[in-house]
Amino acid sequence: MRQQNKYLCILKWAFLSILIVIGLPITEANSEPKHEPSPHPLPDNYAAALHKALLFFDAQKSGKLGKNNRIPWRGDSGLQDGSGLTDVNGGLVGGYYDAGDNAKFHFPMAYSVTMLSWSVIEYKHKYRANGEYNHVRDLIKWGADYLLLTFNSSSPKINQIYSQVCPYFTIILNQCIVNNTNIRLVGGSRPGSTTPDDHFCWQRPEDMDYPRPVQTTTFGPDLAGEMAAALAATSIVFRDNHAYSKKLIKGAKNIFAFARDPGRRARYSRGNPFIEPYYNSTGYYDEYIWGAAWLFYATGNSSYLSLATNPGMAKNSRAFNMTSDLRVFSWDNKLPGAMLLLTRVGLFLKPGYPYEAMLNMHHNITRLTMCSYLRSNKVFNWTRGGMVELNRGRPQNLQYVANAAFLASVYADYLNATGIPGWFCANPLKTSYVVGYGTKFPRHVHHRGASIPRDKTRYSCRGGWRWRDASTPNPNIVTGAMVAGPYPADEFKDVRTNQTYTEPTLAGNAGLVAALVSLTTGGGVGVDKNSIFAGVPLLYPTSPPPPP
Ligand SMILES: *[C@@H]1O[C@H](CO)[C@@H](O)[C@H](O)[C@H]1NC(C)=O
Ligand SMILES: *[C@@H]1O[C@H](CO)[C@@H](O)[C@H](O)[C@H]1NC(C)=O
Ligand SMILES: *[C@@H]1O[C@H](CO)[C@@H](O)[C@H](O)[C@H]1NC(C)=O
Ligand SMILES: *[C@@H]1O[C@H](CO)[C@@H](O)[C@H](O)[C@H]1NC(C)=O
Ligand SMILES: *[C@@H]1O[C@H](CO)[C@@H](O)[C@H](O)[C@H]1NC(C)=O
Ligand SMILES: *[C@@H]1O[C@H](CO)[C@@H](O)[C@H](O)[C@H]1NC(C)=O
Ligand SMILES: *[C@@H]1O[C@H](CO)[C@@H](O)[C@H](O)[C@H]1NC(C)=O
Ligand SMILES: *[C@@H]1O[C@H](CO)[C@@H](O)[C@H](O)[C@H]1NC(C)=O
Ligand SMILES: CC(=O)N[C@H]1CO[C@H](CO)[C@@H](O)[C@@H]1O
Repeated sequence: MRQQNKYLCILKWAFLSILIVIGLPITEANSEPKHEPSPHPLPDNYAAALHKALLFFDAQKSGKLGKNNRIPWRGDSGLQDGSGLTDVNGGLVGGYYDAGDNAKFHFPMAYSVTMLSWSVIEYKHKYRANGEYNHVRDLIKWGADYLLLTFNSSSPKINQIYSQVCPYFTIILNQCIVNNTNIRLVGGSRPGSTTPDDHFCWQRPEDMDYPRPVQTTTFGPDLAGEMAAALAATSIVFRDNHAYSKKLIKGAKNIFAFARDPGRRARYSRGNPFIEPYYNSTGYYDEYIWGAAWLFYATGNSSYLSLATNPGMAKNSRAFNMTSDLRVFSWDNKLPGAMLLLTRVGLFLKPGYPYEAMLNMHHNITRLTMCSYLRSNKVFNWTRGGMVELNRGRPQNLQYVANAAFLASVYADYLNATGIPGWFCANPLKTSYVVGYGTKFPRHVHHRGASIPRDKTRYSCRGGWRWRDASTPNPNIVTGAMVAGPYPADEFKDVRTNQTYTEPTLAGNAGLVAALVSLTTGGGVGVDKNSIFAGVPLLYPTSPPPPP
């Protein structure tokens, strides 16, 4: 009984956080055009918000959009990305812009693809019932196809990865020649630079005319491990497309071998002034466990499970000796998500020796992680308005809240607690933080594409500043974008010039989508128990892999 209460609390908590994110009360008609037939009318507000949160990914698309473009103010862009690279056929065209900027950061992009895939694997029935199944699969494929461009996915011996396109500060150094297509950077930084670049300029992606340098890395188990997770998870989503799924698995295995190469064990962002300030990775053992867990689900090869449950992995990732920071699931820290995935293996497959003891440990720690999200346990601070501060009291907190809501919701589904709806709790500003959702939402989102009108004028690098600095609302509604969110005192200002309130991110929306689909009741309650195991027929004990 005590146990059950705990699960109910967790479920309530998940409801609570998500209500804060999307705001209540919400009375809104769904006015977006439907792109696939919805078998049932949208059954709840989570579904209405889900529909919008997915559209944010459409707004972030880079490359040639084709006929499928759902965003009237977006067009083709970034068609020259990677065009100077001789080893990538057709360049690095495609993928997603990261946030309010026009950069493509492959680390959080891969994480976003993994999250969207995870949510589809668990909740396919809900996506179907909400008429979003084909849409979310298209979005996942858009990301996965791009990730496949960033390394030689057919080679078992990968020696480099393109790790991002267009960091903020361009530089001119020694042998590095800047022209208007692409450059390879050799290092250095010039914060505060006035060189036209993605940071200095405020332009629609369609009008960018500054250099978009490509970063390359020859190390980085974190980046490679996340890419392996993304491709492996996507292969499960596309199991019905045998050729594509096989291609994804091959890529995932090959990039994971790169991640495991003892000669390449350094954080991908290490010492890189174009990455560290933005998407610094603080470690890679979490990605080892996460990548191995996804590869296990994708391939059914138990050597990946042996690796994921290897005691050395647990030790190096500090899985069983966590700080509160390590309990916060994010684009940087996969540990809580990875441990929940392993918990799923233990709960549903009960594989016995030699996995059982470690899987139980993962479950025990996962339980503690879930408890840490409860207000009464006082592990994290909470705002007076009722939001858990998972970002150590720093701003831009919402994405961590959405992620935790997803984990709690999936865990509750795993345990199949009896579903009692959570407390109602209004957020103090009574605003929705998801653009276009509800009647009150941010109108000055920090986003280049949304803030500049599509008026047949090409605003130059500095020409865009007048739109950045204008006090008028954005001409384009970047529907579904979840902004960075309120400060710990629940203070929020709808101003474009302060991205710590109003900038949305790809990774943030990925967690939001996942949380929303888990909470909607359209298509029935609970996870899809079996799909994830379709590639995992039996578990044979193997000899343990070499120590990590
Ligand atoms: C820009 O640089 C790339 C790579 O060095 C080169 O292939 C290309 O020809 C250059 N373009 C111009 C316009 O100079
Ligand atoms: C990719 O790897 C394959 C197999 O090792 C190799 O044949 C091919 O030349 C590589 N492609 C590039 C562009 O390096
Ligand atoms: C990036 O993470 C590493 C490892 O945690 C840390 O030592 C470094 O200071 C971080 N860099 C920045 C710019 O935060
Ligand atoms: C499982 O994966 C390991 C490590 O990649 C590999 O050595 C082994 O051949 C694979 N086993 C099967 C049955 O594919
Ligand atoms: C747990 O972590 C703390 C600090 O992170 C460290 O001082 C302690 O020795 C660790 N304990 C174990 C058993 O590893
Ligand atoms: C997990 O927790 C349960 C209940 O507290 C306990 O009985 C069990 O020994 C723990 N298992 C491991 C492997 O720590
Ligand atoms: C909670 O807030 C206090 C006071 O601001 C701060 O010292 C502490 O580090 C915070 N704890 C967490 C887990 O963020
Ligand atoms: C954004 O708002 C916060 C909180 O009011 C403030 O501390 C910060 O300086 C602002 N940043 C900018 C760029 O205006
Ligand atoms: C909330 C929830 O998911 N409840 C389910 C628990 O499992 C039973 C039996 O499978 C279902 O009938 C409930 O709907």
